[in-house]
Amino acid sequence: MEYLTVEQAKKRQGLRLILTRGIPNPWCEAAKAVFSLRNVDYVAVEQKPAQDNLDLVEWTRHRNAPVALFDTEAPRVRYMEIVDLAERLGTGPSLVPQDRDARIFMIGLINEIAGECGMLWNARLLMLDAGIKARGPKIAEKDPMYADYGYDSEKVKKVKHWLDGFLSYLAKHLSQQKKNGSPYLIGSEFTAADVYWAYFSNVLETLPPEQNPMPNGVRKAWATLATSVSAYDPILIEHRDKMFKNHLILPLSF
Ligand SMILES: N[C@@H](CCC(=O)N[C@@H](CS)C(=O)NCC(=O)O)C(=O)O
Repeated sequence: MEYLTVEQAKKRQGLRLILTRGIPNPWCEAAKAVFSLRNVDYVAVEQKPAQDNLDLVEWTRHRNAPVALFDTEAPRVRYMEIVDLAERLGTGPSLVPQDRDARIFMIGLINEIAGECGMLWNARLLMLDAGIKARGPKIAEKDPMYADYGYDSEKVKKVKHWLDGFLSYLAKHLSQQKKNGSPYLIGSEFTAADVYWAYFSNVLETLPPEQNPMPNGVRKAWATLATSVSAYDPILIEHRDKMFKNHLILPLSF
Protein backbone atom coordinates (compact mmCIF):
# COMPACT_ATOMS: atom_id res chain seq x y z
CA MET A 1 0.00 0.00 0.00
CA GLU A 2 1.30 3.46 -0.95
CA TYR A 3 1.31 6.17 1.73
CA LEU A 4 1.72 9.92 1.40
CA THR A 5 3.52 11.90 4.06
CA VAL A 6 1.54 14.55 5.93
CA GLU A 7 3.31 17.30 3.97
CA GLN A 8 2.35 15.70 0.64
CA ALA A 9 -1.23 15.07 1.75
CA LYS A 10 -1.77 18.65 2.91
CA LYS A 11 -1.30 19.85 -0.68
CA ARG A 12 -3.99 17.52 -2.03
CA GLN A 13 -7.77 17.88 -2.25
CA GLY A 14 -10.33 15.07 -2.26
CA LEU A 15 -10.35 12.28 0.30
CA ARG A 16 -7.21 11.71 2.30
CA LEU A 17 -7.39 8.83 4.74
CA ILE A 18 -4.90 8.77 7.57
CA LEU A 19 -4.14 5.12 8.28
CA THR A 20 -1.87 3.19 10.61
CA ARG A 21 1.03 1.96 8.50
CA GLY A 22 2.16 -1.66 8.78
CA ILE A 23 -0.66 -2.89 11.06
CA PRO A 24 -4.23 -3.93 10.14
CA ASN A 25 -5.71 -1.43 12.63
CA PRO A 26 -9.36 -2.63 12.55
CA TRP A 27 -10.81 0.91 12.56
CA CYS A 28 -8.64 1.69 9.52
CA GLU A 29 -9.34 -1.57 7.70
CA ALA A 30 -13.09 -1.08 8.15
CA ALA A 31 -12.88 2.56 6.98
CA LYS A 32 -10.91 1.55 3.87
CA ALA A 33 -13.45 -1.18 3.08
CA VAL A 34 -16.42 1.15 3.59
CA PHE A 35 -14.98 3.69 1.11
CA SER A 36 -14.01 0.99 -1.39
CA LEU A 37 -17.42 -0.68 -1.21
CA ARG A 38 -18.99 2.70 -1.94
CA ASN A 39 -16.55 3.29 -4.85
CA VAL A 40 -14.93 6.32 -3.22
CA ASP A 41 -11.28 6.94 -4.18
CA TYR A 42 -8.85 8.05 -1.50
CA VAL A 43 -5.16 8.46 -0.92
CA ALA A 44 -3.58 6.92 2.18
CA VAL A 45 -1.56 9.04 4.60
CA GLU A 46 0.78 7.52 7.14
CA GLN A 47 0.11 7.33 10.91
CA LYS A 48 2.89 5.74 12.94
CA PRO A 49 1.50 3.42 15.65
CA ALA A 50 2.21 4.22 19.31
CA GLN A 51 4.14 7.39 18.40
CA ASP A 52 3.49 11.06 18.97
CA ASN A 53 2.69 11.85 15.30
CA LEU A 54 3.10 15.56 16.01
CA ASP A 55 2.63 16.52 12.36
CA LEU A 56 -0.76 14.77 12.32
CA VAL A 57 -1.81 16.38 15.59
CA GLU A 58 -0.87 19.78 14.26
CA TRP A 59 -2.87 19.20 11.07
CA THR A 60 -5.95 17.37 12.39
CA ARG A 61 -5.81 17.56 16.24
CA HIS A 62 -5.75 13.73 16.19
CA ARG A 63 -2.76 11.48 16.91
CA ASN A 64 -4.30 8.12 16.01
CA ALA A 65 -6.03 6.63 12.99
CA PRO A 66 -8.19 6.59 11.00
CA VAL A 67 -8.87 10.23 10.20
CA ALA A 68 -10.78 11.06 7.02
CA LEU A 69 -10.16 14.49 5.49
CA PHE A 70 -12.33 15.50 2.58
CA ASP A 71 -11.45 18.75 0.78
CA THR A 72 -11.62 21.53 3.38
CA GLU A 73 -14.15 19.79 5.65
CA ALA A 74 -13.43 19.11 9.33
CA PRO A 75 -11.62 15.84 10.10
CA ARG A 76 -13.84 12.81 10.64
CA VAL A 77 -12.72 10.09 13.03
CA ARG A 78 -15.66 8.11 14.42
CA TYR A 79 -17.04 5.06 12.59
CA MET A 80 -20.40 6.69 11.89
CA GLU A 81 -18.81 9.92 10.63
CA ILE A 82 -16.82 7.78 8.22
CA VAL A 83 -19.79 5.65 7.13
CA ASP A 84 -21.85 8.84 6.62
CA LEU A 85 -19.13 10.37 4.45
CA ALA A 86 -18.90 7.20 2.34
CA GLU A 87 -22.70 7.20 1.96
CA ARG A 88 -22.65 10.84 0.83
CA LEU A 89 -19.71 10.66 -1.59
CA GLY A 90 -20.20 7.14 -2.91
CA THR A 91 -22.27 5.20 -5.40
CA GLY A 92 -23.73 1.70 -5.52
CA PRO A 93 -25.54 -0.27 -2.83
CA SER A 94 -25.85 1.57 0.48
CA LEU A 95 -24.23 0.14 3.61
CA VAL A 96 -26.91 1.71 5.84
CA PRO A 97 -30.40 0.14 6.04
CA GLN A 98 -33.40 2.18 4.91
CA ASP A 99 -35.55 0.70 7.66
CA ARG A 100 -35.36 2.87 10.79
CA ASP A 101 -35.36 0.05 13.35
CA ALA A 102 -32.66 -1.78 11.41
CA ARG A 103 -30.60 1.41 11.16
CA ILE A 104 -30.84 2.12 14.89
CA PHE A 105 -29.80 -1.46 15.66
CA MET A 106 -26.92 -1.34 13.19
CA ILE A 107 -25.47 1.82 14.74
CA GLY A 108 -25.81 0.41 18.26
CA LEU A 109 -24.14 -2.82 17.23
CA ILE A 110 -21.20 -1.09 15.56
CA ASN A 111 -20.84 0.99 18.71
CA GLU A 112 -20.53 -2.18 20.79
CA ILE A 113 -17.83 -3.40 18.39
CA ALA A 114 -15.89 -0.22 17.59
CA GLY A 115 -17.08 2.56 19.92
CA GLU A 116 -15.35 4.03 22.92
CA CYS A 117 -15.76 1.34 25.63
CA GLY A 118 -16.79 -1.22 22.98
CA MET A 119 -15.21 -4.60 22.25
CA LEU A 120 -11.87 -3.47 20.94
CA TRP A 121 -11.56 -0.63 23.41
CA ASN A 122 -11.90 -3.23 26.16
CA ALA A 123 -9.63 -5.74 24.43
CA ARG A 124 -7.01 -3.03 24.05
CA LEU A 125 -7.01 -2.47 27.83
CA LEU A 126 -6.13 -6.16 28.18
CA MET A 127 -3.30 -5.80 25.67
CA LEU A 128 -1.94 -2.68 27.35
CA ASP A 129 -2.06 -4.55 30.65
CA ALA A 130 -0.14 -7.46 29.11
CA GLY A 131 2.43 -4.91 27.88
CA ILE A 132 2.96 -3.65 31.44
CA LYS A 133 3.30 -7.19 32.75
CA ALA A 134 5.89 -8.05 30.08
CA ARG A 135 7.89 -4.81 30.00
CA GLY A 136 7.23 -3.06 33.30
CA PRO A 137 5.21 0.07 34.17
CA LYS A 138 7.66 2.50 32.53
CA ILE A 139 6.20 1.53 29.15
CA ALA A 140 3.08 3.54 30.06
CA GLU A 141 5.18 6.73 30.17
CA LYS A 142 6.73 6.13 26.75
CA ASP A 143 3.75 4.80 24.80
CA PRO A 144 1.01 7.45 24.30
CA MET A 145 -1.62 4.72 23.86
CA TYR A 146 -1.76 4.16 27.65
CA ALA A 147 -2.98 7.69 28.35
CA ASP A 148 -5.02 8.06 25.15
CA TYR A 149 -7.05 4.90 25.70
CA GLY A 150 -7.60 5.33 29.44
CA TYR A 151 -5.45 2.47 30.75
CA ASP A 152 -6.29 1.76 34.38
CA SER A 153 -5.54 -1.57 36.10
CA GLU A 154 -8.88 -1.34 37.97
CA LYS A 155 -10.81 -1.17 34.68
CA VAL A 156 -8.95 -4.21 33.39
CA LYS A 157 -10.59 -6.36 36.08
CA LYS A 158 -14.05 -5.72 34.61
CA VAL A 159 -13.12 -6.25 30.98
CA LYS A 160 -13.37 -10.04 30.74
CA HIS A 161 -16.95 -10.03 32.02
CA TRP A 162 -17.91 -7.33 29.50
CA LEU A 163 -16.27 -9.18 26.62
CA ASP A 164 -17.84 -12.55 27.49
CA GLY A 165 -21.25 -10.88 27.66
CA PHE A 166 -20.84 -9.14 24.32
CA LEU A 167 -19.50 -12.18 22.45
CA SER A 168 -22.32 -14.38 23.64
CA TYR A 169 -24.88 -11.66 22.78
CA LEU A 170 -23.50 -11.38 19.25
CA ALA A 171 -23.35 -15.16 18.76
CA LYS A 172 -26.98 -15.49 19.88
CA HIS A 173 -28.00 -12.72 17.50
CA LEU A 174 -26.18 -14.37 14.58
CA SER A 175 -27.83 -17.74 15.32
CA GLN A 176 -31.22 -16.03 15.29
CA GLN A 177 -30.41 -14.33 11.98
CA LYS A 178 -29.40 -17.71 10.54
CA LYS A 179 -32.69 -19.24 11.73
CA ASN A 180 -34.51 -16.36 10.01
CA GLY A 181 -32.65 -17.19 6.80
CA SER A 182 -30.34 -14.15 6.76
CA PRO A 183 -26.58 -14.45 6.23
CA TYR A 184 -26.08 -10.91 7.61
CA LEU A 185 -26.08 -9.11 10.95
CA ILE A 186 -28.86 -6.63 10.17
CA GLY A 187 -32.12 -7.68 8.48
CA SER A 188 -31.38 -9.40 5.19
CA GLU A 189 -28.87 -6.88 3.81
CA PHE A 190 -25.09 -6.56 3.83
CA THR A 191 -24.41 -3.45 5.93
CA ALA A 192 -21.61 -1.53 7.62
CA ALA A 193 -22.11 -3.77 10.71
CA ASP A 194 -20.92 -6.80 8.71
CA VAL A 195 -17.90 -4.81 7.53
CA TYR A 196 -16.97 -3.70 11.06
CA TRP A 197 -17.39 -7.20 12.51
CA ALA A 198 -15.27 -8.75 9.72
CA TYR A 199 -12.27 -6.56 10.52
CA PHE A 200 -12.70 -6.30 14.28
CA SER A 201 -13.07 -10.08 14.72
CA ASN A 202 -9.60 -10.28 13.19
CA VAL A 203 -8.36 -9.40 16.67
CA LEU A 204 -10.35 -12.24 18.26
CA GLU A 205 -9.14 -14.78 15.70
CA THR A 206 -6.46 -13.40 13.45
CA LEU A 207 -6.56 -14.22 9.75
CA PRO A 208 -3.59 -16.41 8.69
CA PRO A 209 -0.32 -14.77 7.54
CA GLU A 210 -0.99 -15.36 3.83
CA GLN A 211 -4.23 -13.36 4.13
CA ASN A 212 -2.97 -10.94 6.74
CA PRO A 213 0.80 -10.36 6.66
CA MET A 214 1.01 -8.50 9.97
CA PRO A 215 4.07 -8.30 12.28
CA ASN A 216 4.40 -11.28 14.62
CA GLY A 217 4.67 -9.08 17.71
CA VAL A 218 1.26 -7.54 17.05
CA ARG A 219 -0.22 -10.95 16.24
CA LYS A 220 0.99 -12.11 19.66
CA ALA A 221 -0.42 -9.02 21.40
CA TRP A 222 -3.81 -9.55 19.74
CA ALA A 223 -3.88 -13.15 20.98
CA THR A 224 -4.38 -11.67 24.47
CA LEU A 225 -8.06 -11.23 23.63
CA ALA A 226 -8.80 -14.87 22.72
CA THR A 227 -6.82 -16.21 25.67
CA SER A 228 -8.61 -13.87 28.13
CA VAL A 229 -12.23 -14.61 27.23
CA SER A 230 -14.27 -17.77 27.81
CA ALA A 231 -14.89 -20.19 24.93
CA TYR A 232 -16.96 -18.41 22.28
CA ASP A 233 -19.32 -19.71 19.60
CA PRO A 234 -17.55 -20.41 16.25
CA ILE A 235 -20.48 -18.74 14.46
CA LEU A 236 -18.69 -15.43 15.19
CA ILE A 237 -15.75 -16.41 12.99
CA GLU A 238 -17.85 -18.28 10.43
CA HIS A 239 -19.72 -15.03 9.83
CA ARG A 240 -16.45 -13.14 9.34
CA ASP A 241 -15.15 -15.73 6.87
CA LYS A 242 -18.39 -15.57 4.88
CA MET A 243 -18.17 -11.77 4.63
CA PHE A 244 -14.61 -11.99 3.31
CA LYS A 245 -15.59 -14.71 0.84
CA ASN A 246 -18.56 -12.80 -0.55
CA HIS A 247 -17.87 -9.08 -0.10
CA LEU A 248 -14.40 -8.13 1.10
CA ILE A 249 -10.89 -8.30 -0.26
CA LEU A 250 -8.06 -10.57 0.82
CA PRO A 251 -5.16 -10.48 1.42
CA LEU A 252 -5.29 -7.43 3.65
CA SER A 253 -2.89 -4.70 2.57
CA PHE A 254 -1.69 -2.11 5.04
N1 LIG B 1 -10.94 7.17 15.74
C1 LIG B 1 -11.59 5.98 16.22
C2 LIG B 1 -10.67 5.18 17.12
C3 LIG B 1 -9.46 4.78 16.39
C4 LIG B 1 -8.47 4.00 17.24
O1 LIG B 1 -8.75 3.66 18.40
N2 LIG B 1 -7.29 3.75 16.64
C5 LIG B 1 -6.26 3.02 17.32
C6 LIG B 1 -6.40 1.54 17.06
S1 LIG B 1 -5.59 0.58 18.25
C7 LIG B 1 -4.91 3.51 16.81
O2 LIG B 1 -4.81 4.33 15.94
N3 LIG B 1 -3.85 2.99 17.43
C8 LIG B 1 -2.50 3.36 17.12
C9 LIG B 1 -2.06 4.50 18.00
O3 LIG B 1 -2.80 4.90 18.93
O4 LIG B 1 -0.96 5.00 17.74
C10 LIG B 1 -12.81 6.39 17.00
O5 LIG B 1 -12.74 7.35 17.73
O6 LIG B 1 -13.85 5.72 16.83
